[in-house]
Amino acid sequence: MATYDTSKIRNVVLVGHAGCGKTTFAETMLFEAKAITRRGSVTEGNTQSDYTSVEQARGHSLFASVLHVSWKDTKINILDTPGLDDFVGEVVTALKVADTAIVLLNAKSGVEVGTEIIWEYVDQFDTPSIFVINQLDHEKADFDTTLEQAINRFGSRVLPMQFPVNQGTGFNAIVDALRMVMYEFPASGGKPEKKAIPAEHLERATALHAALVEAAAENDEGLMEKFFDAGTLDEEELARGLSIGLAHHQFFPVFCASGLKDMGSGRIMGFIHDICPSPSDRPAAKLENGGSKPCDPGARPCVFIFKTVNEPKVGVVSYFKVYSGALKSGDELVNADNSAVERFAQLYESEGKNRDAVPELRAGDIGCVVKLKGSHTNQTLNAKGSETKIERIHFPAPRIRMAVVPPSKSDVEKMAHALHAIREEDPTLHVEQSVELKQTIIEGQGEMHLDIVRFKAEQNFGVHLEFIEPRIPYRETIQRESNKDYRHKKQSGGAGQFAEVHMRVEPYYEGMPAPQGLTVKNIEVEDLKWGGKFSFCWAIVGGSIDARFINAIKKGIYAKLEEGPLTGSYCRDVRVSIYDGKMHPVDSNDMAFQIAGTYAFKENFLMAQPQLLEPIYDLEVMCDAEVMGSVMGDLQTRRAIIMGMDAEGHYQLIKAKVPLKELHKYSSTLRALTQGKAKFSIAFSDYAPVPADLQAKLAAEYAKHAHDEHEH
Ligand SMILES: Nc1nc2c(ncn2[C@@H]2O[C@H](COP(=O)(O)OP(=O)(O)OP(=O)(O)O)[C@@H](O)[C@H]2O)c(=O)[nH]1
Ligand SMILES: [Mg+2]
Repeated sequence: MATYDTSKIRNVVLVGHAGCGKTTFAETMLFEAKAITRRGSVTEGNTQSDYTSVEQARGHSLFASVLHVSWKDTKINILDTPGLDDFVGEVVTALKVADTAIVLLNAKSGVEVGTEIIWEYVDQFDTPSIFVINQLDHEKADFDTTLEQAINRFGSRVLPMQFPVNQGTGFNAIVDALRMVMYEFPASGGKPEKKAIPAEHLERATALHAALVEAAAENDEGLMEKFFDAGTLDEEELARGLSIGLAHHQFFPVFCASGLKDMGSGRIMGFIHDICPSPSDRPAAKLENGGSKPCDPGARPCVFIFKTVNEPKVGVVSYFKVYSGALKSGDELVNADNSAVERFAQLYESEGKNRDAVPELRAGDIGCVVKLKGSHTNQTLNAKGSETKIERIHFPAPRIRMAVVPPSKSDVEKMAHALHAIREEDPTLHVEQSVELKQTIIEGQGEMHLDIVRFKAEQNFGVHLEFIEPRIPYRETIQRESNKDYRHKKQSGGAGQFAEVHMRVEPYYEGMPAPQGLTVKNIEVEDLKWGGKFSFCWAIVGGSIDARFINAIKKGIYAKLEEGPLTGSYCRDVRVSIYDGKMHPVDSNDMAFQIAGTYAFKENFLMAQPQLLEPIYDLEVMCDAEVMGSVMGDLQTRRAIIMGMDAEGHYQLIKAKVPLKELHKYSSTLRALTQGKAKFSIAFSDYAPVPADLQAKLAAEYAKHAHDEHEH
């Protein structure tokens, strides 16, 4: 319950490929720091970090969780993140507020795809990082290969601080090249005994030590001079130099550990205490308006909500970082996005599932609060009078798309409410009520991600969601010109209806000449809100149709632009010219010309060699070289066009263009195909023609559907 000064706070995030041991390691840190008296395990489902039933059932972390320990005189806030690709949004969230990343590598599998994915984000945030080669007790542990892969991938700035002795099932000692000592652990782990480095390891340790001294000197002119003069640095200088190198991404130390056997975490916490940056050692936080905000404990309070969780029986818990000032229980802050005034009645520090009340949290610290009224993830709250907005977290673009079906009509509203609430706590989830497709479209990071959405809807809102393959937002266009007249004539009882329209349709393209052979009175080009253009040309001479019917005709055409003649999809890139027609002195009216406009357009469109277009996505797959063949083979079955292949470290990067329709459930196929040794991202590219056979099939389906509707 102590209050920590900014200089005594360390925010670290554990990141790494799924299953490398982050949660187990976090548990070990808590145990070594005496925050818990008994170590839980992932297999028994009783760790502090993986406290939700759904994480325990799956044996994986799914959400970033916030823990803390006190180590000597510092408070270390620990963010444990999921390694599964589908939950990378949680990693981004945690990196936003962390000041040091602890990148765990699994000694039995080296640099994995998950490591690659995370590194992209670590790099973006410029987070000082340390590597921990974990699971050194595993029979297949291979420290040297893992280290070599890390150096190959992340560069020569990766420098081992330690190396293991007796790695494998008999793992019990670590040589520390910074302190030049060997730590030997009891069989049950815990506190090691310090021993002299055995003769056979001395040469390696000395060489590593020299490399560390040099790395420390490199980052500061004063230290460099001292190093040249004296040939070495004292302990304080060494710490200062390494600290600068770490902060500037010039130095990534590598540590040894076995989380499971409780070996190595104490030394790492010592390093976090001694060398890793406090929040005020980091560059000032970037603001939305391009400015920056230093972490100043003396300034007025400013907090940023990086995560919200709807805890059953508790309500919404908001996790925040204090970006400046000292926040006290009872303080009132104003939300810079929506001006909501929020009372932080009771501040807490987080211990996984539990929260401990604290009176005050100072700049740089991380805490939580329950039941804020109108504040959500990615929002900043300030003391009254300030409108500072900390730069938002930019979440990765979605990679999977599904349509949601509510179980019954009466559940529609309940479903909308549930999805809205879940979205609020999970910014990687996108929900859209698509008018075009007449479906609720939900987009996320992968099938596991959407599974969790389904689970939350059921558990927290009592709504059962079903996901089905969504419709594709096709587009229709034409490939040649057509000229056709349409006469609408109706004589039923009293007043009749009459309108005749002579229409030309042509494919529209940028810079096309005016319609040939027509006397153009007016021509306009409109951007369609679903993409593409619509050009309308009025070429009536001699008053065969009054100008007062222009809008009615346009409205009639629009009805078909919105529900294309071929498949009912939106039309784009067409030019329509009205060049002649007929009116009747009594029976012509807006309604008649609207109908004539619709049918003239429909018939001309179908004669103009209509072409269905489909959305194409840019796909990037990064995979282990050994699974490259299967990935390529699979892409061939998806009508993919390969745009390029490149080697990145021991990974292959494949770039391709793939129709959206063929990307359905790609995430799970890819995972199964590569045993998780691949990652991918997608982004909309453009529209392209669909193959003739698919077009014929979709057109026939639409015609049948229209026919059935008519019959009813
Ligand atoms: N031999 C050995 N096994 C370990 C070690 N650390 C973790 N494990 C085991 O590896 C499995 C995964 O451990 P976790 O701690 O859940 O790994 P994680 O990195 O949190 O995984 P995600 O949450 O899915 O990203 C569990 O069965 C652990 O018991 C270790 O140091 N040595
Ligand atoms: Mg975990």
